[in-house]
This record gives sequence, structure tokens and C-alpha cells, in this order.
Amino acid sequence: MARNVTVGAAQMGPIARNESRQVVVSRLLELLRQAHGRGCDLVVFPELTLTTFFPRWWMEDPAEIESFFEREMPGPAVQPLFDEAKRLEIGFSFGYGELADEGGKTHRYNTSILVDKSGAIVGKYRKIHLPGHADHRPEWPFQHLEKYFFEVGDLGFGVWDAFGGKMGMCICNDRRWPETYRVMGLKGVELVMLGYNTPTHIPWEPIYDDLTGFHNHLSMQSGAYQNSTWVVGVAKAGMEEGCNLLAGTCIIAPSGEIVALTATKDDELISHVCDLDLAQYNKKAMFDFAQHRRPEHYGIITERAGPV
Ligand code: ING
Repeated sequence: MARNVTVGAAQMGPIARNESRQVVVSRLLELLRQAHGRGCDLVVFPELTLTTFFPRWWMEDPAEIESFFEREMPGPAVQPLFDEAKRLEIGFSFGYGELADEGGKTHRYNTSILVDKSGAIVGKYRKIHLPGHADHRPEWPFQHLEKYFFEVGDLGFGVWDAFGGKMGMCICNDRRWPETYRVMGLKGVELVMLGYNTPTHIPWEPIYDDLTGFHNHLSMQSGAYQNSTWVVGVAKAGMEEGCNLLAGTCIIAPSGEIVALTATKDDELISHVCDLDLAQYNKKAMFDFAQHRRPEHYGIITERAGPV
């Protein structure tokens, strides 16, 4: 008996800097309804999907910075998405800028949540691998200031029992790091969902500009195969405020094969019936960690920050 989860990957086209939450949510609702029409159980939206990718600009005004974040989830502008998803009995995941008042301080995270069919938030993840820089670099065509706007996530890589299997989340640059998938793989993950905003020009490593699409799929396909898990990668795509963002939204099987791929750089839904039992196959074969993985023999150095 297959453990099927029909998954939708809801790619978003560009979001303008002045685009209201209400307009963005109306676009998310349209994709949600399309997903319902395809019988989806779960829809994955991109990273920071409620606003434009604001880390491309230097900002100092606290009110302007805060305008890109959410103090409550769901807030009034996002509530319609939760309501409609609950009505349609469809789960979803999306990314947003989180303001969290914890320990007497206000913290800023690049966050994603997992919402089940009842409308309950069953999982939260705060981005750990923050790429780019924290200082203003006006000589560059655009900034990549995630280290300035966000703190490093403090929740680790979680795996949650939901949708009949073991669900995991990560965000964008996390997908490039093998540890991301391996930590979830060691927790038995069967489907990893993630969103990304990936410029096709990287000011700090322009030699790989023509390989952004290749590296995008290479990273996710490797993670899927080496941990025998489904991977769903969802782009915010297109020319957004003068910055060209990669598309390439895809659904990847535990074999590492791409089974669904977007054809545009706009709002576009792709979907696939994901049999979670397929993830179990190689967990009991090539990647049976207990049988074949020998970390005690790897000569792992003690993890240390900074240059070795
Ligand atoms: N974006 C990019 C990503 O990792 C980046 C940053 C782009 C790093 C291209 C390296 C090369 O896909 C985010 N938001 O992490």
C-alpha cells in the first residue's frame, strides 16, 4: 500500500517592493486553489514569500526594516490563506520574515512554517545558513544582506510527523550544505520542503553565474539521493526589482530524479503524487545508515568556527 502525498510546488514570480501583503496573498490563494483542483494534500511556497526579497537593499530605518517582517503568524493579511486552506483541507508551507520577542529581546529570523490540513502550525524552522554579508557594499549592483537582517536560526533542522510521513524543512542557502539533508536524514526524513530566492548573478562569485541553475538542482538532487528523501524546491523567480531570480522549481524523488519542473519564471504550480514509501527503499539499502555509515571511522575533526 503506497503512502501517497500529493504535493504542489507553488512558484512565485516577482514581488514588487511596494506590493501589498493583500495582493501577494491573493496570488498565493490562486495557487492554493489550483493545487486543490489537482488534489494536493500539501502546497509549498517560496522563501520570504510575503514580500519582495528585501535583503537586496541596505536599510537603516527600523520602521522600514520592520515593514518586511511579521510580528504574528497568521496576521490579519495572511489569515485568509489559513482560512481557505483549512476550508479546502490542504496543508501548506511558506517562508516569511519573523519578528520574535523572546528572552526580553526582539529577534529577526528568516523563517518557514508547516501548517497541517486543520490549519494548525505543526512545524517551524529558522534559516541557519545565511549567505552574503552584513556590511553595505554600494559598489555592488545589489546587496545580499541576510547576515544583517537575520539572526542564525536557533531551532536546528527539525523533522515532523505530518501528512502520513516524516516532513522536514530548510530554506534556500541551506540546500547547498550536505549537513542540512544529513541531519534530517538521520532523523528519518521522507520529504524535505524548501523555498529559495536565488539571483542568477552573484556579486561575490560571478564565475559561477552561468551555473546557478546547475548548482541549484545539483544540491537538491544530491541531498535527495544521499538521504533517500523527496525534496521539493520552490523558487521566487523572475526579474524582481532589477534582480533576475532563478526559477527551476522542482519536485525530486528519493532516487535523485527530477519528476516535476516549472516551465516559466512566473506564478506556476507543479505537482506530483509522492509515494513516501519510495523514501524507505534506499534507507533500507544503499543508505541504510546503521549498516553502512561509519562516522566513528571518519576522523571527523571537532567542528570549529572560522578558518581551520
Ligand atoms: N539565496 C541564494 C542561495 O543560496 C546565493 C544566495 C545565491 C548564494 C547564489 C550563492 C550563490 O540560493 C539565498 N536567499 O540564500
